[in-house]
Amino acid sequence: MKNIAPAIFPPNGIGDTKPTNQAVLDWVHEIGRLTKPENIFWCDGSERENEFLIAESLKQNVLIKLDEKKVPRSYLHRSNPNDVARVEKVTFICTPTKVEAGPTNNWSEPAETYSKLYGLLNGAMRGRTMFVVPYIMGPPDSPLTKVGFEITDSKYVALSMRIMTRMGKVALNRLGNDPKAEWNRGVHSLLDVDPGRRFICHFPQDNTIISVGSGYGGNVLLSKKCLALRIGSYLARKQGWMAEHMLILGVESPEGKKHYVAAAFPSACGKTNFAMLIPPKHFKGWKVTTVGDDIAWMEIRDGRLFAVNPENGYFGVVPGTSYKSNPNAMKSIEHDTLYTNVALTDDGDVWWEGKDGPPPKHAIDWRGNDWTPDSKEKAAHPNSRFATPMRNNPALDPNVEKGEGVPISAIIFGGRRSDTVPLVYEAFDWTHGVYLGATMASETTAAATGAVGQVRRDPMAMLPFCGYNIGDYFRHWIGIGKRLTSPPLIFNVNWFRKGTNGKFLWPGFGENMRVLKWVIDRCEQNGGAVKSPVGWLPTPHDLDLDGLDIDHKCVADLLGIDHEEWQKELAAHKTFFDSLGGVVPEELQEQREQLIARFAE
Ligand code: OXD
Ligand code: MN
Repeated sequence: MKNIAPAIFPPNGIGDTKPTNQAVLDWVHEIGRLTKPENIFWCDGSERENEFLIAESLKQNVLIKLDEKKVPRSYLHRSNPNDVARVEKVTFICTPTKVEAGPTNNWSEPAETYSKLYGLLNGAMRGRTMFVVPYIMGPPDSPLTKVGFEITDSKYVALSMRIMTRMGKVALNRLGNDPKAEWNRGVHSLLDVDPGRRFICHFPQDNTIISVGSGYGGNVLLSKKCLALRIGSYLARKQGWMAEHMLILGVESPEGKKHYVAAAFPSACGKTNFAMLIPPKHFKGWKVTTVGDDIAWMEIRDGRLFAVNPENGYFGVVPGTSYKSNPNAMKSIEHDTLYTNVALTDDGDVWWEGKDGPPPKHAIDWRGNDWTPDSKEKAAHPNSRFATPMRNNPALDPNVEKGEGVPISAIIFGGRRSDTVPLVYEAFDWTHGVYLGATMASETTAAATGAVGQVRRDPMAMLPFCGYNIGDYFRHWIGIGKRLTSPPLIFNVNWFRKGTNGKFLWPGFGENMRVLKWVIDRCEQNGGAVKSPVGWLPTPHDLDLDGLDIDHKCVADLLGIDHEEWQKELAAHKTFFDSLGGVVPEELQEQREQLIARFAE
């Protein structure tokens, strides 16, 4: 399959909606002079434009059409096999000083980096079409909403941006004509998709992103990780709000009382599943709705935290998605979906490991090779993805377009930990909650290149996404707490604890409602808990486990605090803080000492 494809030539009325803002025009002109494309295609987000781009992508073998009856209006794209995940080692924060980027980011000097990237971009779009994609992040009338422009030489990127963002005229309207208005400049070129010439560079002080050499979503849909998180977090600190790697969900009781919860989990730890949770039968009348599945932008109003989802679609991990794990995701991806790196069946359907039903007898795998159930290779890449509009989600929250956002009652941190960390516990207060977030860790997944299954500290699930010094980021969190008069309660969860037999102790998925219910009970001040060294812990009694087939021993193990394991954990917190080279705020060091003291009591 083609990633790099030659120029396309739209008929009149398509690809010619030029913005009127002179600053944008000047910038596009400059990038055009540098990259020397065959032509420029100005996207307006219209249906007609979408149809044209899809038709051209099919002709050029950039997309494969799926069977219209099985998966209506849906397509498959295969990325280059060398290009299937985010690459953190070539992701850079280019602040004027290394200290501003901090100990957790790769840093590179802005002037040198511009010069290197401009060298790579010189003539890079020769013979190709340069797409200019205007988009907004956030509901059209939200004070938090940001405007971005992405220049790209990939049709797949232009088509994905239409799903993942509010794209086209809405952005031109929001920007207006003020040449000094704030907007993000994003430049993407596939170059020749060579891992040796792959760089994802952020220039926060210029609100600029340049990404070259990749076609994989997380590296090239510049709205998402690059703008909404890395540049977003930098702007958020400067402007007094928060950009977080969090899902946002609504929980409504049978009596109609509603709370919103934001939750941070590292990549590929089930955020989309949690955001689309369907309560088990026992929770008759309870409803969970999705505001967002990956990113939350939050600001303070009336002493409370309000959140919007800046995105317009879901870019989720496909393998493992099934009617058992996530029925709402399955319904969302049954139509109008752009798949990347899944398998193609002989009857034009898509397939992946973990999909309901038996595997097909024959398929074409994600690399384009023949596949049968006897093949050693996986049919779908472990990080294969769907891009689907949030409108497809049957559980979409009715307030998703509300500009003021939704009030957050609780924040949940979570990771993938086989041991040590209990199913759920609650922080004693905001600063203790910041400590829980700052020390959270998870076993690594396929969402980024590198070894899978190793425990790494991933503060607030932002390790790969915090666009500035992590110490300042912790300080920003502590500072936000000081401005909140009704702060959300903060929790830590772990769905992934294993028993001595190596099996998961907790069933997860929809049953996570039982944990969510305790979280809501605590917000309503009627959930029971006992004080433990790590925080407020539910007793087995405090969790509603009715109708769940789980034995007492499992529940005790799930909620247990093993002092020996925690001594190792405390040492790991220290090692992590020490590794940051003195940037950790005093308040968090004190939290660590208090935690040690509570264990010694
Ligand atoms: C994602 C990620 O794609 O976190 O959401 O990697
Ligand atoms: Mn993510």
